[in-house]
Amino acid sequence: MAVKSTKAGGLPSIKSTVNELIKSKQVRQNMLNLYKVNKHKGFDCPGCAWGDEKDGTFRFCENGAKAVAWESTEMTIGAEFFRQHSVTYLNKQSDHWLESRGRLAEPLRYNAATDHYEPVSWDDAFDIIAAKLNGLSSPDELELYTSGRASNEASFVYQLFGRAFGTNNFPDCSNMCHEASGIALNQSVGVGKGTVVLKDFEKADTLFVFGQNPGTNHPRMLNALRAASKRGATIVSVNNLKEVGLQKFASPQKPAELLGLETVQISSKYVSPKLGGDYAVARGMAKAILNHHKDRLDHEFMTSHTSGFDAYASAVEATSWQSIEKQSGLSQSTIEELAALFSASRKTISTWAMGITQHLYSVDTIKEIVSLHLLTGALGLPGAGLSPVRGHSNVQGNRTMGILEAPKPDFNQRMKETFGFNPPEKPGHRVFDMLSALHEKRSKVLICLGGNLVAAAADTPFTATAAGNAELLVNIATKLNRTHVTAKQDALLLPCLGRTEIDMQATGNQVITVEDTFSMVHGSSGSTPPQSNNLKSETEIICRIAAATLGENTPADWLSLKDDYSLIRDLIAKIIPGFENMNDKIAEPGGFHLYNAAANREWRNKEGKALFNHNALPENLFSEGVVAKIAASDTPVFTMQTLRSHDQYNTTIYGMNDRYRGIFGERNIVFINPQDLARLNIREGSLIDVETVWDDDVTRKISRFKAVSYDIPQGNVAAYYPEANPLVPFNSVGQQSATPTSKAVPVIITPVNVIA
Ligand SMILES: Nc1nc2c(c(=O)[nH]1)N[C@H]1C(S)=C(S)[C@@H](COP(=O)(O)OP(=O)(O)OC[C@H]3O[C@@H](n4cnc5c(=O)[nH]c(N)nc54)[C@H](O)[C@@H]3O)O[C@H]1N2
Ligand SMILES: Nc1nc2c(c(=O)[nH]1)N[C@H]1C(S)=C(S)[C@@H](COP(=O)(O)OP(=O)(O)OC[C@H]3O[C@@H](n4cnc5c(=O)[nH]c(N)nc54)[C@H](O)[C@@H]3O)O[C@H]1N2
Ligand SMILES: [Mo]
Repeated sequence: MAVKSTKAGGLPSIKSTVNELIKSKQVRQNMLNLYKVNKHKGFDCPGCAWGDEKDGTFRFCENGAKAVAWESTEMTIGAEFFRQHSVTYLNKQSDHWLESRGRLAEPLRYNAATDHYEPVSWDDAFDIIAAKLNGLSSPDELELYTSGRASNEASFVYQLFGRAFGTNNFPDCSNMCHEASGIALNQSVGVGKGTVVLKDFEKADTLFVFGQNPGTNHPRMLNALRAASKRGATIVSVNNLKEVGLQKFASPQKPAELLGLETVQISSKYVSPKLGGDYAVARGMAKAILNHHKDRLDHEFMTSHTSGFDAYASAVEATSWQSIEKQSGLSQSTIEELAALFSASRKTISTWAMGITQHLYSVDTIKEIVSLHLLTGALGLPGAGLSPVRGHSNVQGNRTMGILEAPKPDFNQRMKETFGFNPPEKPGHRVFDMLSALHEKRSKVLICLGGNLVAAAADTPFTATAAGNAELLVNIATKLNRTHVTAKQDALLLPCLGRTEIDMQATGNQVITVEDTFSMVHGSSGSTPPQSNNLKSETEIICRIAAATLGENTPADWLSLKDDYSLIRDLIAKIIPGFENMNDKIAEPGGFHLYNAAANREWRNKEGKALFNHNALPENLFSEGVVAKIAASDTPVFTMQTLRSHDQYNTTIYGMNDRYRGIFGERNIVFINPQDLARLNIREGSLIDVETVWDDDVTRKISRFKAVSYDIPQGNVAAYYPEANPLVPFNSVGQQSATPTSKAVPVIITPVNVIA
């Protein structure tokens, strides 16, 4: 069995931080950088979207330090590197190898005849894009992808450019991430964002952490959980795996804990449902509350603020304990215990992340979690509410700025009044629709504002074909990745500044802004000199693309906007509610908080009420066709989740270790329950092939992965993202959300015949 760590944080996290600084070859500068992370007048950590007070203390974590050091490296690649290596060669290298070459240092254009990226001037690059876009037969042949690191300013000019050009095709990484949270929360409470702020974690009596691994992915959240635990709050973890960071934590900021003399127990209750079993868990909790804790129902809240209780109560009543136990893998008594803890206080917060959002029934699952809060009135009170913990550091801000495929009519109206053009009203593409359109060659040009679409999206070969079909593929990026080397036709690779770097424009050093998971908007400005003098900011690149493409027919003076981002903020103030006087408000330490209606018990959905989820619990967690295939399989079918190691940031692989889970030096592994290994007659450590069971004729397979015995529910297995992405069928997506079901893929496992 893989030998897991006993606690998260502590000395090893400091050691790992120091190692990353040394590897970056910029130790001194990066020490200074770390001091400035998440401070007023410093820069926002390019890691996760967790929010912090902007006071004087150190505000970074081991994985934030990795993100900073990874971006702020002295190593660069440019013309000479690409002269040496063809794109075919580069595409054979690992994700880790590609990114660890260093920062992209100059603009490049792919030459399909030589199969090499070659230098191109910035002016030529903008002209090439403009000529191609102006030659399209419809604006909807353009796809504008965004990854969640882009600033509010860059996102705003990006959406303005796209809409002035005439399309709503704004697929973005949140389509693969928290999409289901946005949909479920909008429908049920009228706001697509979390309702709590950091202070609420200081007031809550009970915290439920569903399907999330904060020890690795939101390490600063452990400080909040640690403090909550120390003051006696109850923390309940609901996670398919026993994640170390949710069990014990030693804060590197507390000497006794750093030295290993003390650790803080995080969760007082830890349960491991089957993959996708959380819907059943929440339904069972509701059943238990309605049966045993009627006294804890908040009738006043339900009467004045909610709708649909009767239908919900009937649906809960109609769901049998038998089906709840079968689907969740937890016993009735365990779920009853959870219900007792949940309803013990109204000051309860539920947090969640990808373990909840990347399933077929994610939207309904989140509505079911919301319903628990509606029963007890644990919403819109200090210390109570809903907290989807966002991923990328500004993914929430991107959406706020209008990176949306279907903006609301009032947004369009303001765009029209301010800019004098008619924004497109036809809904555009999400990632799923974009990839279909590119695959079928309906879309012709793909511009990626950051990210690594080819490695991040599902069904890697399908996605790679789609990206390769782009007649022009433009990537605005800091480091080389899979998407860049998937180019088959014309392609541009435009290197941009990172968060840590000084963004000097004609009017001086520019500040950008971001929004964290608690809807706090604040400024960020880098302090490191750019790694090459041929980089441009994302904002400038977009403004220059817009200026070149739109010519005379333009809603904005793009070149002035790029010279002075405060002018962009003046425009944001006119279009986006809550951003009035934005330039003044970001001058305040900590920035400003965006009003959240649901947190104030105002329900801005159609019904004007918070809605209970009255849907029946689904019988199966896969579609009928797939269930039939599973039933017909003559070998056992497992449900696989794909997840992050401790040494990666999405598709950016820092290293091959996953310290907390006891994995060192490898990533091509599959975590399997020891009894399942025995059942399959597979020895721990031996090589296996994993193949998807799906209702089409496509073979989806990963080969020669190592079987690792692990504490995981029987019937479930886990493998790392992005290595396992080829197994996620393209059309295996969440209902309504169209998010790849990256946490539930039916697979069969076969030993590799070594002698063959
Ligand atoms: N260092 C670092 N930080 C990051 C990232 C990173 O890659 N590295 N990525 C960022 C991004 S974009 C995001 S979205 C977040 C992701 O943050 P997480 O959601 O924490 O990321 P995952 O690794 O996908 O972890 C999923 C967790 O859910 C559990 N899980 C999986 N399926 C189920 C299920 O069906 N039920 C339950 N109850 N649990 C389940 C898994 O065991 C695992 O603990 O982190 C952000 N922060
Ligand atoms: N199987 C599976 N697939 C998943 C997931 C999963 O859990 N399982 N998670 C999904 C989730 S939650 C997400 S959010 C997506 C992530 O999808 P993306 O956001 O598309 O991917 P990243 O890996 O975060 O992007 C990394 C690249 O961003 C570029 N980059 C880094 N910093 C900057 C910057 O400051 N500016 C610019 N312009 N570029 C920069 C670098 O070139 C780097 O290679 O993946 C999804 N895919
Ligand atoms: Mo994400």
